[in-house]
Amino acid sequence: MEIANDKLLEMHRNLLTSRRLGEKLYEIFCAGGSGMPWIHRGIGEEAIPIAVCANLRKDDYLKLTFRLDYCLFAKGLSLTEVIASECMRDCSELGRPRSPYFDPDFGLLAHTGAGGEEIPIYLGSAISIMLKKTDQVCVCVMGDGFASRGPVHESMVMAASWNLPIVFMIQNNQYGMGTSAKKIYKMKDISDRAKAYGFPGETVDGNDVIATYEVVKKHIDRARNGGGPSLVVGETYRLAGHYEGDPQIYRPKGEIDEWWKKDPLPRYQKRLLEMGVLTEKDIAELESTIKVQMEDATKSALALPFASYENHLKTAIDEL
Ligand SMILES: Cc1ncc(C[n+]2csc(CCOP(=O)(O)OP(=O)(O)O)c2C)c(N)n1
Ligand SMILES: [Mg+2]
Repeated sequence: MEIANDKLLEMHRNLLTSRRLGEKLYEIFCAGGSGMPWIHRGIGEEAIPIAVCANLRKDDYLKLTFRLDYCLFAKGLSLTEVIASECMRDCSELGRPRSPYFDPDFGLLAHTGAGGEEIPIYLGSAISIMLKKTDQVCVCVMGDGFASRGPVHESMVMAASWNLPIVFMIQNNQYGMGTSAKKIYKMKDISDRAKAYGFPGETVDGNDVIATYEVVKKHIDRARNGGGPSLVVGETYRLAGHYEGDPQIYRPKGEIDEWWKKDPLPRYQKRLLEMGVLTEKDIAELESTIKVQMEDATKSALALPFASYENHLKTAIDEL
């Protein structure tokens, strides 16, 4: 598949931004006092959300995993909105009285602590697309752990029955908290699950930006053109602990070092350099630009007041 240089460069810019943003959020968390209640780092897994967003329009529906919500800048949120959301700030001053992470105008419908419960809500958006006969799609990216929850299973059954325009994507980072995905899935290829629902399933190296882009594109285009649901499994790895302070005693020795070698960022940069799409100078310039953007966004976000439950509730009621 021929991918335009502009698209390759857009994904590189977003991949690099997501890495620096993840690092910035970690720095803000460690400094304390920001309002960020916890951090679940997504370092090393960014290629999946970035490749997915590269295939979506603003009006498409999207759920990312809680660990990589900060990649929503690639769906159109500003860096300030993302940092402010992570730090529990009120974005009214930015003209966004709702939480930017919950904004139907950007196809963002649910953000909950109860993993898997968002999927039926997003299934509803796929039903709305069917009823309105638009050419939107819905993509639900979920972790290997939450992917086994009941609401996910029920949503897959219904998506198949109604041939809904939805792509389910499992971001298999090999662990659900301290439990290895190998202990949960009694099959070699998780995408084989799709057979039971009666729709296509495909597994891709989720640390390979181009491969992920191509596979995801195929299934999104199919859904957009009335082909119905599918399941994509992106194989990746959780390079950080489940949470900050996780002793990670469940990891086999040496496993993490092997996966650092497959880090999607240097891998993609090497590929683009070889293809002649990018130069070392371009990367250095982009790093400088992102650094400035990140500092500005952090300053603006942390200057915002903390969000209050009352304000959120009032906005929600006003909109009803
Ligand atoms: C319904 C529900 N059960 C349990 C939890 C606690 N919990 C938070 S994250 C997590 C692991 C999820 O694993 P996975 O889906 O693989 O995502 P990852 O953490 O690997 O990104 C669990 C069990 C929860 N948030 N919601
Ligand atoms: Mg996982």
